Amino acid sequence: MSFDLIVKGGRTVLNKHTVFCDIFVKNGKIALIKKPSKTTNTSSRIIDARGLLVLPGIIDAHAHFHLRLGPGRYTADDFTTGSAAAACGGITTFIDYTGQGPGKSLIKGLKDRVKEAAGHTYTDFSFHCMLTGWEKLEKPARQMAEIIKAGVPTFKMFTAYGARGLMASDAALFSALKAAGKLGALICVHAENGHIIDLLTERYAGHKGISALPLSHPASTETEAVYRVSALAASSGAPVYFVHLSAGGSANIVRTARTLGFKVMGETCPQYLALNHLRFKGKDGHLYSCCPPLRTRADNAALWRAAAAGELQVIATDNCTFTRAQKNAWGGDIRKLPMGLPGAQTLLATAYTLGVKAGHIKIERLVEMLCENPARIMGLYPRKGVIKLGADADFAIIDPQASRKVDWRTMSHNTDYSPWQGMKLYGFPKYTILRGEVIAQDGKLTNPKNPIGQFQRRTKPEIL
Ligand code: DUC
Ligand code: ZN
Ligand code: ZN
Repeated sequence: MSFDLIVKGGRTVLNKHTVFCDIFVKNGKIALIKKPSKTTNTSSRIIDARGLLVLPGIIDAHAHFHLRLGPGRYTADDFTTGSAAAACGGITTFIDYTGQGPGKSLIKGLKDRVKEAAGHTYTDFSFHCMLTGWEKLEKPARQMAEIIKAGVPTFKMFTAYGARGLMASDAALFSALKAAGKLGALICVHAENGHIIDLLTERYAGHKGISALPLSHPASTETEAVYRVSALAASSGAPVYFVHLSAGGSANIVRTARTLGFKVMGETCPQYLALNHLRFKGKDGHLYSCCPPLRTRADNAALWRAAAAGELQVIATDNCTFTRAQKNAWGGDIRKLPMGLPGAQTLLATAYTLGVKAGHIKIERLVEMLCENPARIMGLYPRKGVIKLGADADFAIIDPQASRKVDWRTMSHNTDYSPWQGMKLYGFPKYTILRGEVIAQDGKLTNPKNPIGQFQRRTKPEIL
């Protein structure tokens, strides 16, 4: 049998273990995995992976590209630059969010977003369906069923940001969880107590500069919402997935809920694992603004512990890129400050360096959190997230000895800073491979004129 690609002799994270093997690819799929041998097949492209670490392609379960902020205003990374950054960072699939406006059906929101992305991405992609304004949605359960049939079994709700029309009441959350439970879907929740945040924002915004951000979004606002929504999920019988957990106390609630048998899962992000509120000091402090905000070193440590122990399931980016000019327009008032950080290109490198190299987490566990778990939870498994026969030939191949200093000037994000600027990181991929095609090599796209990413239909989420 002839193959299109052979990845030879790499140390490979396979079946939760690290082994040396040759991987044979045919028609974009993994066709054969065997012990390394000397035999070569000259008709195939061969990647010599000796000395390299072969991982499944990374799945970013939480990304925002080309996010509409208002009429004609968008985040800085569109699908082209965002997915280029993702590909150069080892991501082979990202999951973004649909748009939803008053009077727009859920399915129209999904179709519009797929149309915006299709033909413009270097990686595969999907969307979570935004589920806002539950009370005003016409036949919401029927609309959810339609979305699931279109290959999107995950929905996003918020417990905050009412002024932007995002906040759901407890009743709406409970009803949506009930509907999702019946349909085998998963509700993903941005959990922060919106009422308290609104109150504290009015108290501190306008005169406290960037320090108003942590003051108005204390860790307790997240932890309370995680507790409350876990209880709502438990009483509805449905699973829930918390996005971007930032506080050690929230991870403790997730652990307790899971110990009680509740179907609760949690995601965190490199910025919450490895950056802290001291970044807010200095004239560029506002460039680090995101919601929830950066917390303390104790929170970093607690999140790493929970990640390593399997109490949190996923590490994702919450990539939401702004330029300095966009951030600088805030005028010292956090109410006008765009929230979010670029992170797609640095996801693997930050998690590998600050997690594995720093001794917080084993590589096999990190691969679960970046690949297998998001694939299982988001309904992409076993096509994605794993190196096994019949899976898509998606790989992130790194040289564990090679480091690079982060410099936004050399990255594909459409912005002019990086929260990780100047940091020496290991784990930037030497090769990123999507369905058997090398899409990026040594930090550059291999074929910038050919964005081969495809929309991925997803199936029933697994509860981990
Ligand atoms: N927080 C979010 O919830 N979404 C995008 C960016 C951010 O900081
Ligand atoms: Zn969020
Ligand atoms: Zn987000």
